[in-house]
Amino acid sequence: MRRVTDMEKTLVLLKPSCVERHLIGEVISRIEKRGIIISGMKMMQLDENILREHYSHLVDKPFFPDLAASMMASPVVAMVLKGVDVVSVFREMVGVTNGRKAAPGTIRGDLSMSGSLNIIHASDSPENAEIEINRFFKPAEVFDYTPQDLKFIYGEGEI
Ligand code: IDP
Ligand code: MG
Repeated sequence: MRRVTDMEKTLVLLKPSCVERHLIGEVISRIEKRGIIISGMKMMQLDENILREHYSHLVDKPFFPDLAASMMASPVVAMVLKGVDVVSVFREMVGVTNGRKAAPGTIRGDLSMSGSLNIIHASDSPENAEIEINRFFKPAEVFDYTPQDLKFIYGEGEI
């Protein structure tokens, strides 16, 4: 059996559109109910430097200044999530980028009407997750505990 320590991780940001609309608990509740492990969590005020890195694929887009401003409008909640195939499982839970097009049942599809103020960021690949976790978390801020209910979340041989 692989160890919980080896489980895939993903980096999540609850954006100011989530924090300001008092949806932090709603999103965390969905994460917990799915059986995804929260390995790290903290509130942070982002700045232009970290956003230029984090959204390096978008810095040249005309909407980048508005995007950066929207990400600095309040603190965000940063999380490291852990689970089997958690990157793809969680991206499915998040839904497509534009909240108006996201499927009902997804976080964006249930909680957002915007293509920019869309509640949440989640890493899009295990490789990017590792880079993003190192960008937002120190090693000591990520915890490798094993939740006691794990044997009721995964069947034999799944971990
Ligand atoms: P993702 O968050 O679904 O992975 P990305 O393409 O990586 O989508 O874009 C990052 C973020 O940039 C989006 O979540 C959204 O907040 C913002 N964004 C993306 N495309 C647009 C756009 O066309 N107009 C305004 N904001 C956008
Ligand atoms: Mg993205």
